[in-house]
Amino acid sequence: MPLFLTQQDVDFWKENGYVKFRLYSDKEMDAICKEYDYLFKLKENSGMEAAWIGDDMIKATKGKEVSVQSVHNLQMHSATFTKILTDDRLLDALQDVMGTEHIALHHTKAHNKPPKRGAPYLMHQDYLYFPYKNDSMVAVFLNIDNSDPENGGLCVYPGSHKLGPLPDHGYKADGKDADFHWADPAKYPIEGATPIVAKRGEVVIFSYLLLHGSYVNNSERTRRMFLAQIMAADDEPLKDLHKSPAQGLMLRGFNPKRDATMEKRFHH
Ligand SMILES: O=C(O)CCC(=O)C(=O)O
Repeated sequence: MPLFLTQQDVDFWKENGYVKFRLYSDKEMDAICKEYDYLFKLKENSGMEAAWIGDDMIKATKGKEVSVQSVHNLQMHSATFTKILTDDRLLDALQDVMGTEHIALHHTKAHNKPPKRGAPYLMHQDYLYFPYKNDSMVAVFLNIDNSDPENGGLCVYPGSHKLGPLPDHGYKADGKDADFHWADPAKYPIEGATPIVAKRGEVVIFSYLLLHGSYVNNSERTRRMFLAQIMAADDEPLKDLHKSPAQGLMLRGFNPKRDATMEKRFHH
């Protein structure tokens, strides 16, 4: 028996590589929103720009100037976000889809898409940013606002997690190593994806192999989100990429592989 989701949710997850459910009430969201806005206002600076660049992005935005502000590692800024990560309802839902009770943090971030000019994200798999041996990684995407295709909401290719890792068509500033990763937009255009219409307080959990992206925000509304990447505690990175504070923090269960020597006590 699942702990938090329904059996139907778990079956949907297996087939489609994602699942959407309500986690927070309006009252809980009011408190989260307040802290989120405070953080973005307090830290406001030009280094928070996180829109992707390159020819495929110019095509997707039809040359329009777009923007999205990002803060990473929110648990290092405010306990509100640490509390989300340790929320037992969320961990029950994660256990339902991940099939393990040994659950660890990879990293967190937030994307704040402004009205009228919010940047899209081309269809991509998160796998290329941080590949792991057992592909246990999932994203927890918390909708801070009601979101839909008009205000830059999320979209997915259902079932694409079964394709395995796809070739990288990302942007390469030096012509060699991709700075941003995405799938071939000719094969997987945003227009061909399934929109996810979500209410504030709803969460979408999706596999890091699921092709996902999000639309331009052409509306009068902001589109804010908080995202946590979560992995099975015993999974192992295939590349030395994307190290971040509190990575490996145990959210539930036990990590049998964690080193316990004095020599490596400062490693993370
Ligand atoms: O902010 C968004 O809409 C999408 C972000 C995303 O897909 C990602 O960071 O992997």
